[in-house]
Amino acid sequence: MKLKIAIQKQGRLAEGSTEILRRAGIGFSNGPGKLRTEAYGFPLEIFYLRDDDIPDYVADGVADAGIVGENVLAERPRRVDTIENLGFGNCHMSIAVPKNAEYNRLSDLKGKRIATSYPNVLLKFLARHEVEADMIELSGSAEIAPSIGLADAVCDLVSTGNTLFSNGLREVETVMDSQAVLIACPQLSGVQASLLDQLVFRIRSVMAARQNKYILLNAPIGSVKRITAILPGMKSPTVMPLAASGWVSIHSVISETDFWEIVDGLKRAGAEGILVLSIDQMFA
Ligand code: PRT
Ligand code: ZN
Repeated sequence: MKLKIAIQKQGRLAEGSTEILRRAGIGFSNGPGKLRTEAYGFPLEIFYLRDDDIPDYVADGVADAGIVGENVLAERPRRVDTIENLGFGNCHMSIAVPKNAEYNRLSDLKGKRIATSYPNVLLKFLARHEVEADMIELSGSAEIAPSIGLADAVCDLVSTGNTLFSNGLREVETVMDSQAVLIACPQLSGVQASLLDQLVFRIRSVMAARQNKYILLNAPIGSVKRITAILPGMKSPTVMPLAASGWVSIHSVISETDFWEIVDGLKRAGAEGILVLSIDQMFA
């Protein structure tokens, strides 16, 4: 019995999806043109699909699980369970207007034409804010609509902002944030559900590892108190004697987000020879 997972074949989520599976210890080949593959290192079968189709496959139980952008689910909700945020494919959906257009508040969009490939998300957003606007539904490249006179504004996904900028547009409202999520069919058999639990356990350990760093440093014994107060550690930092008397080596795990702040604090507290290493897996 294998767990079947659907991931994007090509596009912005393809690499992140294969990478998270590989880091979870799952091996597979994904040559071009491959539509499905059997993995090794875990009883998993992988389907390569278009992102828009993944929620349907999972809702219908053709795939047990899938990796897809939250924006796809928001646009067309399906009966699937969202199991885990995966921390890649991050973007946000924004409304943007020509850079010189006057815009102060959402009500300025009243009666305006907004081009988008996300009509349902946009409609809900406008309804929630009681703004009536005309929606122009496009299947892609909404960004050019204002410059060709088709629309007054756009609502699209943004990651770096380069596309909006190069089309002379500026963001004025954030409609939603999005990232890749792991979804699952709500009616899994006992075996499938237990395989999914094992996969989720592995994925969580990969994600915890990504968010943390392993830090090692040397310090004079007199600085240990100050240094351990800065270092949280999973329980508490490890302190080991060095061959040189009066010195210790201190090891700990720190979060990637406050990494620079911690390193600065450690230096001020007398730490030397600081090493920071990536962690492959982390089991809390
Ligand atoms: O072929 P398939 O249907 O599978 O792929 P697709 O072309 O529909 O999707 P793809 O690969 O473009 O995006 C897949 C998913 O990646 C989306 O559903 C989002 O969840 C996520 N994602 C993250 C993005 C972006 N960032 C993103 N920037 N999807 C699209 N974009 C587009 C955006 O629409 C705009 O055209 O990139 C442009 C803006 O990018 P910046 O960097 O210039 O701001
Ligand atoms: Zn698509």
